[in-house]
Amino acid sequence: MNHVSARSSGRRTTPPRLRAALVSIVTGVVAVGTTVALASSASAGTTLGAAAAETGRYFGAAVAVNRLSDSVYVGILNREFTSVTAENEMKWDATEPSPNQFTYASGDKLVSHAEANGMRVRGHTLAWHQQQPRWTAVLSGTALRNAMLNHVTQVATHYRGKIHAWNVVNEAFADGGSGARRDSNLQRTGDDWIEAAFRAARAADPGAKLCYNDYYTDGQNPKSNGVYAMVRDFRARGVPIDCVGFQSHFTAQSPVPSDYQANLQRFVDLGVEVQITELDIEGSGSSQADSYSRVVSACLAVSRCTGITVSGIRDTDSWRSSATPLLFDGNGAKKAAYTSTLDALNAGGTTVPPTTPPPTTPPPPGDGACTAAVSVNSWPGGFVTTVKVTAGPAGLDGWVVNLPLPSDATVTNAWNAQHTGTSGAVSFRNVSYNGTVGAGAGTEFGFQGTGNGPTGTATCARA
Ligand code: 9MR
Repeated sequence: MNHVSARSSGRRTTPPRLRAALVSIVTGVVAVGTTVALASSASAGTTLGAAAAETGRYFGAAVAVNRLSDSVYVGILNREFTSVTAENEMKWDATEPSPNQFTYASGDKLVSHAEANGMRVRGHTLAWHQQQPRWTAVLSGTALRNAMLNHVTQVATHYRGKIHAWNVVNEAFADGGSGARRDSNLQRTGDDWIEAAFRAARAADPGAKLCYNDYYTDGQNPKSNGVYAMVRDFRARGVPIDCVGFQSHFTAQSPVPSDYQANLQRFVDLGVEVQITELDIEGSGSSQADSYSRVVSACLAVSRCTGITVSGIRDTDSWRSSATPLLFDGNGAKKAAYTSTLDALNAGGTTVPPTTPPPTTPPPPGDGACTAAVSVNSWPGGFVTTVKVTAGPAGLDGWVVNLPLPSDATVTNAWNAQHTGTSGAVSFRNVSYNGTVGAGAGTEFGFQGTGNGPTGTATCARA
């Protein structure tokens, strides 16, 4: 159905295959020195990003921020790619090295680079059993659940408005034939940890697409069936999931599966978008080039396969460099796989249909000085609340938000606000650095607690 609306959207007038053919004909003509005018009217992309954009898709790379000082690396990145993913810099160990102490410098560098160069940013990753900071090792149960939710809330809030899609949860399913969840410290906090993470991410950044991301899920198999069942269940119950990422790490032993496209399509049929998120293919020469071409063509055949990210730029940048799995060699030269990828993008396919942004909750009416919009993420026994304070036309030099809590609720921790009381009618006041809010501007605070989360309306007043 999206396919039909995409075609009728009239984004372009020349069918891509025909246009690609035209380009090669025209190129031949130019070579013998005749018609030049036609050459400029044909517009097959000459870079990966431009070619992908012809069908409304992005073409991204995982970026190691410390390589942004390498001019060859940055030259290729800026020329070819329209999206970046932080290879390691937005993971839990990198962003919260001590409890509730956040370090965003490296991730921010990547976001600035992306903003300066018109690239999108894919966030990776908010909750994962690997690359956790050491301090989580001693946590379990509610303490670990709260720490994870606070992490999701804080990081997604920090990057709010800057992330196109978040890998909210990474690699939560077991390898092998069970189709079950992977055992991990997060899984042991209760089966609902994944949906709790998605709800917290939505509350913190309502504009980001929220994705589940995994590997060995690229064809239909017990593991991808497990993910499929989870996504179907989440969609049925209104858990906020928008997309599924397929890492697509291929080797000789684990090649591109024959049902790759069909597998992407069955997820799209559940109502989510799909993206290829960490593509790399072991090998060289034409067999590697053919595999890249197959992956790209499969994505382009699925209208809501909205983008492709490769897992690095040059082979030498790869996390498994001996497999030479990427599109550029160690010198930054284009490989056969680059050409086949570009050709597959230029061969065209379905056009990505426009999407409607996820719904946002309008703030409740205030007293004129300010309003307070409350987002709650709760689970049996606890909750995390984020409150956005927005100043009225006169601005603020101090604010107080009053919020009634259910009788069994107790506030255990707050950030960016001081609270009076821990239960019943709790008041939250600005701290030293966020009392001054310009007219129409906003600031956020949050708190977590045990029991049931607030359901009532918050009032906001000048303090
Ligand atoms: O590319 C990442 C590499 O630099 C890290 O050392 C490694 C540590 O786990 O993580 C790599 O990226 C992983 C990605 O975040 C998730 N999918 C698997 C990737 C390879 O482990």
